Amino acid sequence: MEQVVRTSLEGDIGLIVLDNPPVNAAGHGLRAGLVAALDRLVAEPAVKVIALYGAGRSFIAGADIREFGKPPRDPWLPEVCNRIEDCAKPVVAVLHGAALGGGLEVAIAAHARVAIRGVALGFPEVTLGVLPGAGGTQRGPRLAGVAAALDLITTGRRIGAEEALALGLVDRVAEGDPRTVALAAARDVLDGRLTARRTRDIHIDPDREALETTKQTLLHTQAHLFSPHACVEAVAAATLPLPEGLAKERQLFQACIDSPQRAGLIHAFFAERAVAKIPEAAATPRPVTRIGVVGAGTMGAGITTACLLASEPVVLIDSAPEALERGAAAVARNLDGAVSRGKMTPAARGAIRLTTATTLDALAGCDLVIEAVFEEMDVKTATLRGIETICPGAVIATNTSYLDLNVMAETLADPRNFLGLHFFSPAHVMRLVEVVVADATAPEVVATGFALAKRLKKIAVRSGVCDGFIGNRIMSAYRRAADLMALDGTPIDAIDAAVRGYGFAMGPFEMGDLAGLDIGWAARKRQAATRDPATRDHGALADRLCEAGWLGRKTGCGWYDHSGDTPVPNPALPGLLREIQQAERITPHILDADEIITRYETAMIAEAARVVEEGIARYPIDIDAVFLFGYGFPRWKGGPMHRADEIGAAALVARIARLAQDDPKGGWQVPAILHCMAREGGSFAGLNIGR
Ligand code: 3H9
Repeated sequence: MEQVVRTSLEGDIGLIVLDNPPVNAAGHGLRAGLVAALDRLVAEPAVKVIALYGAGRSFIAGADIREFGKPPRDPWLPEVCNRIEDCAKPVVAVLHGAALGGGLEVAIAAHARVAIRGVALGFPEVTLGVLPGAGGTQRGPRLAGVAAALDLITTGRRIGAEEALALGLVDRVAEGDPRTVALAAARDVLDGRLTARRTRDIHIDPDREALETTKQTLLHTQAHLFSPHACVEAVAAATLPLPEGLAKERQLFQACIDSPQRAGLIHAFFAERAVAKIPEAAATPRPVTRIGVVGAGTMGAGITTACLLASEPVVLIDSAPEALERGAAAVARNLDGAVSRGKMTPAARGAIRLTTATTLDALAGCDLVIEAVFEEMDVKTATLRGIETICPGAVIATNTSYLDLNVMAETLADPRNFLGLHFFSPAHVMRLVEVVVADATAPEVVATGFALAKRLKKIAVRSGVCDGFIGNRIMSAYRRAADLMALDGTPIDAIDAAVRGYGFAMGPFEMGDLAGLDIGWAARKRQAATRDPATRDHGALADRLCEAGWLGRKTGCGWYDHSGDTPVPNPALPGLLREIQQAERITPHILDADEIITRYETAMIAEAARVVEEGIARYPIDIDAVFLFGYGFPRWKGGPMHRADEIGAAALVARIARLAQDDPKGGWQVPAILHCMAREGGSFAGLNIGR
């Protein structure tokens, strides 16, 4: 405890330094240490003022969210904040790095605050499915007003020192190291140059209009979430005397803690960080100063844009001059869009370093080259060999979505330099990159892939080699379940609506039309020879659409007819369906939304379990990250493996057994790992331990 919170005396100033690496989370040790430190300095007669600051990179990044859902340990953060506010001697807080959530709550319970330029302040609790539960919903509005506090608390938006000063959340902005600033601020409190006051004594103006507007907006935009609405209710209680408001805040905070959305959102927070812990983490990434991209189609242009947005120099190659021109124009449009959305400064736009060429020679000097040419093994291998000849020793990546990297690697002189970097379309927007590791890939090449993804501000997830890697392989399984439900008579718009109701932005048929039905058609043709004859041909209906030239939005029609203002199901579907159902002796039946989701989710989880079982994903949490950051899985549900644990292995085994009985040729099989968990106990979360 002594190490986490230390005190020292500088004349009549008592200093408290918080030192709980890496981010000064307010875990039990910090809370208890802070109370003990206050007691010590209050009892020390020489001390006239107390200054509180953080060591390392932050003031306090918030409550320790690893403690949520576990039995609480005294003192709770709300009590710590009350102790600070009640303190008989003035307390000034000096904020640097991050003063977030519980960190900002500690600060606003102090009697004065100084923000060091560069600090990030905010109440991000709502993004974790909770609300500021240590007085933030009560003291925040007293300092910043109801409207500003509502904005910060319901959006989780992070602000800088100057905005915090303008809002009244801090009293002064300063520069310097936290200890020096703390000493100066404490001296100013003693000399009356910085006013110390208790936040609870500040008069608060009720703002019913702001409350009502926010409430209505959230009902429209975030009806499916729990905590944003609880945030509004808690802020509404800020006009009550502080103890009553705090009691209301605590009750609402506890309801958030108990909600499954809190568990899902916090799992998502950790998933984002867990995926970086790879076995190759100790290897030194190779330096990358010049990136080559081969193929200027949608993916190549998107990858090029992603690199340029991160100020990386790029050489973009396409052997067809028209394709190169179209690709370069798409890159320019993407960058202009980024400038107009404030994602890139006009100066950075002007400074991009892009070279275009029609021959691979221009790649000379590149230390990393990504191929994004046509998804065809021969085309890819010829390109990879060409790249290796021009750039011997460079890291060479394929952006294939499905093809076997080990087969590709055989064609290279040095397969240790080769890996997969599977970007998702649009590549300059989607955060996920699957880093696909082939048998011969060298550890430092894997580390280089991760380092590049980080520079591009993407989330990299390590995957082994299989058809579709982690994401597309699992997607094929639930896509298949959706196709079978449609073949059996459930309307496609009912399936899409149920999947949207689950929390995806789009249903599988809407997504198919957006991506183009020819992609799945090509995959089905490729897999036709190896298709298990004991399972049903789920693609029969989609094949008929493709044969008729209905390839989705790009042809104006696919699963849906897109010719009007709103898409309607393709009017030819019932006729085509009748023909297939008669030929295959299917008795049509319509599933309700619950059963649609049961099948969709179970197909996803079962395939994901197999992906873990085969070691394609090293940990279940990797799969959750893939789906959260690449496939639009609803963040508050945590990911397919997190959902699997919520449902429970025994229940999943029972579900799959029932579905296999209902549809013996539907491909429903219980993965061995689920059988084992159901029999012996255990969970996917348990497999993440040690990550
Ligand atoms: C809250 O405060 C509730 C209260 O209102 C009420 C209480 C009653 N807890 O992100 P990084 C870990 S809710 C535990 O890579 P960066 C993180 O997992 C909280 N651990 O660093 C990682 O661990 P590992 C409100 C935490 O420099 C390591 O620290 N606060 C916490 O890129 C480094 O993190 C928030 O929501 C935590 N609170 O970014 C802030 N925070 O090395 C959440 C981080 O094992 N935190 N860790 O993978 C952040 O936004 C970023 O971590 C921060 C630093 C900006 C601070």
